[in-house]
Amino acid sequence: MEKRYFQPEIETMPVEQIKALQSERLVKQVQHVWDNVPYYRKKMEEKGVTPADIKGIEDLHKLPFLTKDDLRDAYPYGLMGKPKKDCVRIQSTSGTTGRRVVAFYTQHDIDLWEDCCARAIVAAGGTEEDVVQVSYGYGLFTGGPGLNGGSHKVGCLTIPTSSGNTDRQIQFMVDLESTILCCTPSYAAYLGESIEEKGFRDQIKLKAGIFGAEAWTQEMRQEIQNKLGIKAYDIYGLTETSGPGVSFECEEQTGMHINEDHFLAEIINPETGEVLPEGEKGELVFTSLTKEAFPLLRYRTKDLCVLNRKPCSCGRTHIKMSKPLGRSDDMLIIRGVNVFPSQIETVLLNEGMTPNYQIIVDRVNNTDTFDINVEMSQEMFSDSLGKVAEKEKQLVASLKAMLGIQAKVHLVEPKSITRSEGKAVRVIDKRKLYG
Ligand code: DLL
Repeated sequence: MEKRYFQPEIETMPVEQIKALQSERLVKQVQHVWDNVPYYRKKMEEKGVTPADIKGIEDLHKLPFLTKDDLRDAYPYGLMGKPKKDCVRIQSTSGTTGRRVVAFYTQHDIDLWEDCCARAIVAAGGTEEDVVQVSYGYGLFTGGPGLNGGSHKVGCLTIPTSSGNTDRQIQFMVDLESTILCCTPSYAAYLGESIEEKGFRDQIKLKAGIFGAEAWTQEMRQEIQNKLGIKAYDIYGLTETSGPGVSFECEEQTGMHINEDHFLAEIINPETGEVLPEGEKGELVFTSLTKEAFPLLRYRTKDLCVLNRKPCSCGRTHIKMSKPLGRSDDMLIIRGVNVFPSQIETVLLNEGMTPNYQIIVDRVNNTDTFDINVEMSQEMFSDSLGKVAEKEKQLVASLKAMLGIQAKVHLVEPKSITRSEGKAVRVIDKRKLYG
């Protein structure tokens, strides 16, 4: 099969050349930040580092980290690298002021961001023949605008449906014969379920999906692929680094290639900040090498990952990151035990349950309560009460085996858990642990 890339000269560049390019760009970027971002310059001065100390990527570790707390302290304009008159756009995460991330873009930043998204679309098999339905939210969220721009660059016919209005999504998908779907994995699962229910499975022409913005397991991938009859590709990014397209999967589906000409990745020990060797699990840290308006250096993502540079059959030479394996901050500690929501999802899907669930944690009489509501399939719902109770017992046992603690499992009616049109709300933690 002919291999296709959006920018082959960069995507298949020999590793030594990539590193040389990164070094050259890092030196320039550090000078840009030193000259234009007093907030970060001060951090460098406090650490006794000047641009003269940074001669290449081997010196990266000398630079101070940036965290979400810095973003909060510098909100709104304190980390900008260009004057307002040179910026053309902001994007933002949800969240209250202070917790909200606001990122800035020059036209050049948008252009490079869209290139990254275009690479992801081509890696998922996209060409100018494709009809790309972008069902990520548009507006402040980066998902819609990023994939929309990337789709234009590839020359695909782009349908900017945004998220929500599921009947209309399906109608467009059928009428316009969409071939690539871009949305969150939880919305893809919901669309798959709705398409099946409405009996449209034979009328959709989808071949691939580009899903990201939230954690999803291999089991969830399988479920979506089966329901929609497609190949489901992962895509990763965060508002702080532009949005989607920091990394993306190729046909191997074994991790996401990081766009290394724009983003320099490190893995650190989240406790100590020590840089870890390739192959070890730790917190992902990004340095943006080309961004003008919001040039973050050594930004701590809180996403726990593993990097690897084994050669890939697709021919791309850029390093791969694993799916995020959790966040150093989304981990729940229930009765003293560390619990990742993705572990719960794995158990539920392995047990043949639907991907519609909610984890509810509370504290009563100083003891944590741990409840999981899971929707039954329509068939299970018509089973006898005895059979349902038996299944609940079985799930409790499997969860105990995986997590080491007992959860109360409640099998609930089909459709009783609110569907998400963006990121699913999987965890309701009613305990007041902070502040
Ligand atoms: O979620 C950007 C995006 C949009 C990525 C569309 C992919 C597709 P934020 O809202 O700032 O940006 O959230 C960033 O979401 O630190 C991860 O914890 C999580 N995340 C993003 N992509 C993935 C993924 C967008 N593929 C935060 N798998 C990140 C797991 C992901 N988690």
